Amino acid sequence: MNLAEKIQALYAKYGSLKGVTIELHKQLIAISVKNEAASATIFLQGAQVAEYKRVGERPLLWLSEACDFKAGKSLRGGIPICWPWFGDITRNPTSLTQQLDEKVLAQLPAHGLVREQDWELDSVERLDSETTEVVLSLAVSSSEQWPFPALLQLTVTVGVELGVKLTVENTGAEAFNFTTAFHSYLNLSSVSACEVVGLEGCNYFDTLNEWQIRKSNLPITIDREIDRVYTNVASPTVLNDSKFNRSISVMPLNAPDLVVWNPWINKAKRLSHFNDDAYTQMVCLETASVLDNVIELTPGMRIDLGVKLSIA
Ligand code: TA6
Repeated sequence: MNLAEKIQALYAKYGSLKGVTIELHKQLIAISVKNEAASATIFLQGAQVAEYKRVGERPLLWLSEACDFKAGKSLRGGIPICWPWFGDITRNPTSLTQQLDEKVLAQLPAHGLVREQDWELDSVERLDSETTEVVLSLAVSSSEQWPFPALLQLTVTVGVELGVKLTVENTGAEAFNFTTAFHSYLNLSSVSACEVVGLEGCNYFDTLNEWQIRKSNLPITIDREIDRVYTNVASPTVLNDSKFNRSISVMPLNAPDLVVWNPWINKAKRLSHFNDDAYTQMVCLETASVLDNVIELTPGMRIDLGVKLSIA
C-alpha cells in the first residue's frame, strides 16, 4: 500500500472515533488522539510518541523544530524506542553482541533497529472520557542484523499520565538477549531553570569520561554536556522546572536504569535535526534496561517494559 492508500485505510477504521485524527506529516503518518485530560500524537514510524500535552498545561515532551518528517529517520524528540539494544552496539554486553555476526556489528545503527521501521496500528480505544489507549505492533523477522524473530507491541495510554509500555515476545526457537531504552525528550522552560532529583547516591557510568563509574549526592543541574547511565535506580526520577513551575515524574516499568542526556553547545551543533540552541529547551531522561540489566528472553516468553510520565 502507498501512503494515500494507508491513510485511507486508517481513516476508514479509526476516523470516526471521537477525538481521533489521522495525519500526514510530509512522508510520515501519525495518529492524534484528544480527550478531556490530554492529547498526543504518535507516528507509525517507530511507534514514536512525538507529542503529549495535558489539557491546560504546556507540552510535556520536546520535539525538534528541525524535524523533516522523512521516512527512514527517527524524529528528534518525543520518545524513540531503542530496541534490541541501547546506544552504541559495541558498548552493549557481550551476552548481546556475541549473538550477532561480527561482520555486521560495525554497521549496526545506534539505538537498535525499530525506531525507524513502520509499525502497524492495531487498535485505538477510548477507555473513558479522560483516557485513550493506542496499540501498535511490529513483527520482527530474523535478519542478518538481528537473527531472532520477535513480536513487539507498544501500548500508549494517553490520559492524566502518559503510559508507554513495550511488550516484547520471543516468537522464535532460540533465547535471545536484548537491552532497551525509552529515549524520552522532556520539554523545559530553560535548562538553567531545571534540576533532576531522585538519582542522588546512585552509581552512574559517565560516558563522557571513559565510562568511569561515579556518583553524586546532589540533585543534577545542567550547565555542560551530560551523558550518564545510572544503574539500578530505586525511585522515580523527577525533573523540577522552576520557570514552568512544574515537576515531571519519570516512573519506570521493569526498567531499572536511567539515562540522563543533554548535548549542550558543541554536540548540539553536530546533531541531526537539532537547532544549535535547542539544548536549552530539552533534557532526555530515559528509562532503560541496559548493561548488567541485559534481558534474556526464552522462546515463547514475553516481558513488559516502559515508562509512565506524569506532572506532579
Ligand atoms: O541516550 C543518550 C545518547 O546515547 C547520546 O549519547 C546521544 O547519542 C543521544 O543518545 C542521541 O542519539 P541519536 O542516535 O538519537 O542521535
